[in-house]
Amino acid sequence: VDDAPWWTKAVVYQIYPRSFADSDGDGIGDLRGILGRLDHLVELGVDVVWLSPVYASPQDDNGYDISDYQDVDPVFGTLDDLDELIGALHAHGMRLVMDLVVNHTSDEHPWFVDSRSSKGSDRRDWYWWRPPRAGMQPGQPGAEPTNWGSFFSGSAWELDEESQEYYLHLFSRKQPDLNWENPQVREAVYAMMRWWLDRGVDGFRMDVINLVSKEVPLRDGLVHGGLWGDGSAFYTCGPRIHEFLAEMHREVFADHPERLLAVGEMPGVTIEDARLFTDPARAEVDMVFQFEHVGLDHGPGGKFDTRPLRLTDLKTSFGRWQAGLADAGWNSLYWDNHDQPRVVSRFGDDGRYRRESATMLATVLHLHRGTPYVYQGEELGMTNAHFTRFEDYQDIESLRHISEARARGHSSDDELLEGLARMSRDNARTPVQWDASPHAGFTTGTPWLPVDANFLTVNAEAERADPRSVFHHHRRLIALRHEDPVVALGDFTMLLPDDEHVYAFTRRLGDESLLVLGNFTGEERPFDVADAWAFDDGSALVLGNYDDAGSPSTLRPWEARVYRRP
Ligand code: ISL
Repeated sequence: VDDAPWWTKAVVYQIYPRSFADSDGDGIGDLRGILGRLDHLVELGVDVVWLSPVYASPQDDNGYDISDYQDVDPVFGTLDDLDELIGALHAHGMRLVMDLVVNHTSDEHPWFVDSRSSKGSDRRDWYWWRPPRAGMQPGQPGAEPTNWGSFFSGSAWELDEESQEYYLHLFSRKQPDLNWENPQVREAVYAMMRWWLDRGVDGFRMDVINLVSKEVPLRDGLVHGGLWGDGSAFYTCGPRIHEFLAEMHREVFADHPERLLAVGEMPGVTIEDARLFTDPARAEVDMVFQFEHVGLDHGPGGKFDTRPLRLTDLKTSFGRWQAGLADAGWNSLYWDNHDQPRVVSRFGDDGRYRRESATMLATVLHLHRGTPYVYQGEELGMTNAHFTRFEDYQDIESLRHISEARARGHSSDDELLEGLARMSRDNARTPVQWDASPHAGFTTGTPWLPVDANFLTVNAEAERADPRSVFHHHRRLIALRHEDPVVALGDFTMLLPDDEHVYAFTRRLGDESLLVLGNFTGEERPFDVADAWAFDDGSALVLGNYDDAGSPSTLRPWEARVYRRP
C-alpha cells in the first residue's frame, strides 16, 4: 500500500481552456482566466490538472491541430502565463499534465509545410504521402490510396494539387498524420516532450496515441455499409505501438518516472492491450483511456444514432475492465471529457433529479478501482447544451456530420438535430457556469459558444453555497479517496450483475470493506445484497446523496450510498 504510485489515490481535473474562464473579454477562455479560478480547484481538492491544448494552432479542431508545439496560442495567452500557471499549481500541491497531440500536426506546422513543399523535401517522409490508386487519375472519385474514412466524415486522404499526391489525415484535412515509422519524427517528438518536462510540467495525456503505428503497406479496410472503408484494423494498436511507447518511455520519462504521469488516450483499445500498455514492468504508460462504456449507447448508425443504455451492459463492461486490470495495469475512470456529452444528461436525469443523478453517477465512478477524471463543469452537474438550431453548433465533427448527412439526403432535420443534441461534442464545450451574472461570469464579452440558459440555477457560486450540491459531493468523494486506501487500492467485486436498475459492488483491502450502491432510475428500487454484505455487522454509511440513511432494502430515486466495514 505504501509503495503504490501517487496517482492511485489522485483525482485529475480536465480543463478545456477555451470554455473555462475568459480574462480578457474576447469570449474565449484563456490561461489568465484559469489563474483567476484556482480557488475552485483548491477547494475541490483535485491533485492534477490536465490542460487540453493551448499550443499555437489554427484552431480547426479547437487546438488539437498544432502548428507549434513549443509556443502558446495568443488566443490563450503566452508562455509566461503558462509558466505562471505551472508555478501556481505547484504552489498549491497540484500537478500539471499537458495534452500531447502527436498522431498528427496542423497542416500549417512548419514540418508539414516543408514536407508538402516538394516530393524531394527532406521531410517528405515525415507524413504519409501516397500516389493515386494504380491506374487512376489524381482527384478522380475512388482514386484515394486506400478507402479509409476519416473520424470526421469523408475520406482520410486529401489530394495535394501541387505534387498530385495524397496525404493521410485520420481526423480533419488540416490534421495530417505524422509518419512514426520515420525515426527522425519520433526523435523530434521526444525532444519536444523533454523540453516541456524541463519547463516543469508533470506529464502528458497522449491524444489518440494508440493510432500512431500504421500497418504498412497501407491497404483497404472493410466497408460496413457507409461510403468509406474502415481502416481501423490497420492503425488501432498497430504492429509497432508497444515498441514506440516503450521507446518514448526510455527517451522521455526514464529519468524521473515516479514524479510524472503518462496517460494514453486509446480509442478501440482492448483489455488485453491495455494490460500490456499499463503493466508497470513494461514501462510504457501509467494508464489508458478506453472507450467501451461511452460506446454502449451508440446505435447501428454510429454515435449520432443513439439507443438507451442498458445498465447490465455497463456492468458487464466496467466489470471486465476492473477484472482485466486487477493484478497488473491500471484503469482511468471517466464519464465526461470534451468529446462526450454530459453524463447527467446522458445516463442521469438533468431535470427533476439533476442533483441526485449527478451525485449518484459520480459516486459509482469514483469508487471503482482506477484514477478518476473530472471534466470541468461535471462537478457542478452541468448539463448538455440544449441547442435547437444548426447554427449553434461549432464543433468540426458535428459540422462535418451535418454536411455529410445532408449530402446523403438524410431523413429529416428534426432527426439530425436530435442526434446532435444527444451526442455532439459541443454539449461538453459550453462555457463553465460560474455564477448568475451575465454569461454566467465566464466572460464580459460574447461567449464563443452559447451559455446554457440553466446557468441562473446551475453555477459554481450556487453549488459552493449548498452543502448537498454536486460540487460538495465531488469534494467528499475526492477526500475519501485521499484518506481511505481501500478506495484507491481495494479489490473490486461486482454484485447484482443482472439487475437493470441498481449498480452494486464491494471493494476490499485487508480487513476493510466498502459497499457501493447506485440507483440508475428515477423510481424507488429494492435491492438484496445479503450474500455479500451484512448490514448489522458494524457497517456504517460513510457517504450518500440523501439527507438520511434510508431503508436497508430500498434505494430512492437516483440514490447512492457507500457503506464501510468494520
Ligand atoms: O469524439 C470522438 C468522435 O466521436 C472520438 O472518436 C474522438 O475523435 C477520439 O476520441 C479522439 O479524440 C482526440 O483526438 C481528436 C480530437 O478531435 C479530440 O478532441 C481528442 O480528444 C483529434 O486530435
